[in-house]
Amino acid sequence: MSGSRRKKIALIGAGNIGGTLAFLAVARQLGDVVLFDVVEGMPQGKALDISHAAPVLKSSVSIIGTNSYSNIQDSDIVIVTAGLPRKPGMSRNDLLETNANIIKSVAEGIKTYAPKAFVIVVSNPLDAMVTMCQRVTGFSHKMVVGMAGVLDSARYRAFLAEEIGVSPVDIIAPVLGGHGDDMVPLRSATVVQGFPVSKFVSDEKIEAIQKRVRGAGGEVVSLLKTGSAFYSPAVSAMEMAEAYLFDQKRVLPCAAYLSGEYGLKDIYIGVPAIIGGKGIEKIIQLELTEEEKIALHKSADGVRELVALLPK
Ligand code: A3D
Repeated sequence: MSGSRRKKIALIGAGNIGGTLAFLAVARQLGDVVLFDVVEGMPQGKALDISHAAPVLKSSVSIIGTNSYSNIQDSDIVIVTAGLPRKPGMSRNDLLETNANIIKSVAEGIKTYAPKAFVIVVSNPLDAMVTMCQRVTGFSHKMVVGMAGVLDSARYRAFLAEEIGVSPVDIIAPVLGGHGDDMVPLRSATVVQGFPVSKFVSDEKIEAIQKRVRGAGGEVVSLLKTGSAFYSPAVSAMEMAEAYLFDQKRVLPCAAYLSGEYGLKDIYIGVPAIIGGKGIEKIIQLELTEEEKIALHKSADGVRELVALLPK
C-alpha cells in the first residue's frame, strides 16, 4: 500500500450493499470513496447524498459516484457487490451464470485500473464468484478474498446470544465451508467468553440454531420479498477491509484460497485466516472433529461443482 496519501476505496456495485458500504466508509473515514455502477446516475446520486452527510458525520474524506472504471485508478482496496441478489424461492446457485458474466467484466476493470488492490468479493454464489474474480484478474490469491464467513458467523452469534441471553460480542462461533446450505457451523470452536457453548445451550437447541444459520439469508429474502440482506453483509465486508487497511492481523473466517490446508487444494472456501496489510497472510488450521471434517469436504464438493460450471 502507498505511504502518505489518503487511502482510496473502490466499491463496485452501488446497490443495497454497495450503498451501505459507501456510507460506512465515509462515516468511518476509511479513505476517499469511489462508488461505481453500470446504472447511470444512481452511484452519482448516492455519492452526492452521502457527501451531504459528511459534514454532519464530521468526516473529511471525499466520495464520488461513477460509471467509468478509470475513476478507480490506483485504489488500495476494491469491494465487489455487483450482481443480482436472490429473489424469494431462489438459491444462491441460481445466480451463477448472470453474476459470473458480471464479475468477469468487473474483474477486467479492476485488473486494468487497480492492479495493486486488495479485492473483497461479496457477490453470490460467493465461492464461485471469488474464484472467477481471481482467475480473471490473475492477482495473487492472497489479494483476492470472499466475504461470507464473517456474516455467517455473525448470524450464528446473534442467534446464540438471543437464546442464551448474553451479548453477541462475547460469543465466538466460526462458520466454515462454502456460503450455501452446506456451510459448516463449528460447534467445537463455539465459545462464550472461552466457555464451551454446551454449558449454556442443549445439543438439540444448538442443532436448531445451526439449521437457522444455514437458512438465515433465505429467511431475510423471504421477509424482504425484493432483494437480500444488506446491512449485515456490508458491516462484515467492512470488518475485512479495515483489517487490511489498518494491518490489524485479524483472524476472520473468509473465503480464502487453499493449497492443501484442511486436506483441500486449489479451491476458495470459508476458513479462518489472518487478514493484515499483506492481504490473506495466513490460513489458520483448526483441529476439526471427524464430523466437521466430513461436513467441510462435502461443502467443498458443492463448491467444486459450481466452479466447474463457470464460463471460461
Ligand atoms: P443490489 O442492491 O441489486 O445491487 C447490485 C448492484 O450491482 C446493482 O446496483 C446493479 O446495477 C449492479 N450491477 C449489475 N451489473 C453490474 C456490472 N456489470 N458492473 C457493476 N455493477 C453492476 O444487490 P445487493 O447489493 O443487495 O447484493 C449484491 C450481491 O451480494 C448479490 O449478488 C447478493 O446475492 C450478494 N450477497 C452476498 C452475501 C454474502 O454473504 C456473500 C450476502 C448478501 C448478498
